Order: sequence, then C-alpha cells, then structure tokens
Amino acid sequence: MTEQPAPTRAAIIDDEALVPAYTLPDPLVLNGQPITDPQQWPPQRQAILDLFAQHVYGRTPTQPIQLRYTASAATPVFGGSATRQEVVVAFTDREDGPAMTILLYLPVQQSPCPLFVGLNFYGNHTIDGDPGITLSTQWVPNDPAAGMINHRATEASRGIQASRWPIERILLRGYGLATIYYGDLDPDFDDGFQNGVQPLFYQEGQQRPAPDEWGAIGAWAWGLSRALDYFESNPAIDARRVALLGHSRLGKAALWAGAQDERFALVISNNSGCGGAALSRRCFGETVAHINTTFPHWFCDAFHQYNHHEANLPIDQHMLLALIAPRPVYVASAAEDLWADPHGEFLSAKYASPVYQLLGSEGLAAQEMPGLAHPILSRIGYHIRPGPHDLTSYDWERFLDFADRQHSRAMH
Ligand code: GTR
Repeated sequence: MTEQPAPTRAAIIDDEALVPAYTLPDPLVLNGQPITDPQQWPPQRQAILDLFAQHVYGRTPTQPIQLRYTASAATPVFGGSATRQEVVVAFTDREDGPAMTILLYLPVQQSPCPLFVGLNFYGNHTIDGDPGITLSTQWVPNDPAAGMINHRATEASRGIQASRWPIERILLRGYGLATIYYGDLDPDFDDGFQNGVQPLFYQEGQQRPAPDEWGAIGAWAWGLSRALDYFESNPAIDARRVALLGHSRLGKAALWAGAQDERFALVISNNSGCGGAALSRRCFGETVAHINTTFPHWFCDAFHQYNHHEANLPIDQHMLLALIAPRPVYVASAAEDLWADPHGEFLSAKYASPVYQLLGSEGLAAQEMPGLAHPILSRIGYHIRPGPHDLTSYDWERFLDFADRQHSRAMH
C-alpha cells in the first residue's frame, strides 16, 4: 500500500479556528431511524463494534486459546502491607511460544480487591526499581540513556518509568495493580506481523493479517482480555471491579479492549489522542494520515484509506466511548499535549453522553470544557491538567477518586 508522506509536525492544526467544519455520525441512529428505546441499543452497539473492527482496529480473532498460568511465589513488599507476584500467561504449549508476564501487586488487607490493570511501555521492571522484578528479555526500543541497548533491556533501565506508577499509593487506597509489557503481545515495530501473537491465529499459508484483521493495537487489547481471564481465576481479585487504564498508544488499546470486552468494569484513557479518545474529523494535532504513516502496524490496513479522508469514516471516536456505556469511562487530557487534541478528547466524551443517557445513566456532567485541574467525576469522567503528555500522580489520584465513586455506585 503506498502512503502519502505524513505532513511534518509543523504543518499540524493547533489552532481551534483552523479546525475544518465536520459532521459527526450519530451513535443513536440506526438505518436512518433514531433510537429511542434502550432495548434497541445492543444490536446498535454490535453494529458500531463491527464498524470499528472493519475500518479502524481490525477484527480480533475469537478462537478461544488455552492459557497456561505459572505464578511465582507472592513476595511481601511495602513493609508487608502488600504482595508482589509475577504470573506468566503462556498462549501455547510450547516453552518458546508467545507469553505475557503479569506483574501483580495485591494489598494484604483487602481480599478480594478491586484492581487497576494497564500495559506498560518498556518492561515490567521499569515501573519500579525493585530488583526482584524480572528484567524483560523482549524487544524494546533503543534508548541507551534509559538503559535499552541493542533492543534489549539492561539493569540500568530498572525503574525508569516509576513516576508513572505510584504503586504504594494505589495499594494504600485499597486497590491491586497489574501491569504487562505491551511488547510481550506484539513488539512495537513494523515487522510484518511475524512476532507477537498474530501468527498464532494465521490460517494455513497466511503471512499477515487481512486488511480488516487486527493490527498491533488489536493484539495489545486482546492481551488485556487474557489478563482479565487470569484475574477471574484468582480469588484474591474481584474481577467484577477491574479498572483498565492506558496512557497514549496504550490508552488507545485500553479503549479498544474496554469497548470489546464488557467484563471490564471501568475504562480510563490518559492522553490517548488520535485513534483513541480524540475525534478524527477535527484533524487537530495528530491526524489519521500522520498516525498511519508513522505507525503503519497499529491499526488495520483498511484504516489507511481514511488518510486525509476522515469524513468517509462510518464512525468517529465518540462512538468508541459510547461502546463502553453504561460502564464508567474517564478521559484525561494534558494542556500542553496539543498533538493529542485535548478539546477533541473532551468533545468525544460529550458526544458519547446521549448513549449513556438512553441507558438511564448520566453521561458527562459538563457542556463546556472545564478549567485546568477541575475534574468532572460523572459517569463519563474528564479532566485536563496543566503540563505535557505524561501519566502523572495528579492523573492517578483522579482515577482513584473516580474508581472509588463509580465502583461504590455500582454496588448499591
Ligand atoms: C506518538 C503518537 C501518539 C501517541 C504517542 C505515545 O508518537 O503519535 O499517537 O500514541 O506516540 O504513545 O506516546
């Protein structure tokens, strides 16, 4: 497939006045008729899900797969208030077959506990300096300054992402935390889908996914559902109260996983931007053409036909949030992260609201974008904080507040 060169970042729209006029598809219109009855939603939901699979992320294989769990001993951490464990989830019978390692922290006082789960960018050992965490042996991007050399992690990379994972704080608030290196599922480079989990599902003679089959984001999302399969088997985890969180590209994966798998109780997108929470039709910041050119392996091949043709998409990203309804969803933006289009992320949350309301739940309790650090904790939550593209302790505190509130509502 030939691609047009991506416009440089200098050419992006970063001024609200330059956003082109656009019309969004309405999630509550089915075959030209408005949906007014909640009973009409499940088939509409399925139709929208199919459109996202066919045109954006690619279809996820549905063949069940035998999972093999191998758990390490639970080690006491944080003065004995919690345990740390590693659970290897193998996707085949082969010892060298693809597998993912879940790093799991559980509070001792709370069992079964609600849990946060999220993929991480550089390996489980990067979320904390604890030398007891196994160093990832998977492909990682090269970054010698961060201890990643010849595409492998070194000891120097331990804890480099610790600021994004306030583990002790999450445990103190009564939640468990699980994380997985996303490269365990599909290494993040354009390898023609020879590594990762895709080949497990190829038909005889198939070399790569078909144009409407999953890309890397689809594989990352699939892995999150397999983690949830494991959580359901662990009596120390309340698998009905699992909050799924992701930052940036991993926020896109979290939204797609939460849209497909209704077992996730709550979904959080942090700075997920284009192909995540941001509306594609606004063309503000990163566009469909940018993302498909820079990361041709993230979405399905069919998505590339929408480069510079966003208006032809049968959906837009507010409908991805609507697929999560009536479960709580939180969208977080950062003021300096114009590449991810904060306003477009807010508008998605707003335009998903009518679906929540149809289902008898409040949507987003705001018509206009709130000020900086003025979180909205309605059923659709939203905040924009000062600062750049990142996952910070401010973000985590709001997500914990949101989970406290939404989980307790769900239980009453
Ligand atoms: C950027 C990409 C964004 C976002 C980000 C990240 O380069 O353009 O869509 O995914 O990477 O994941 O950090």
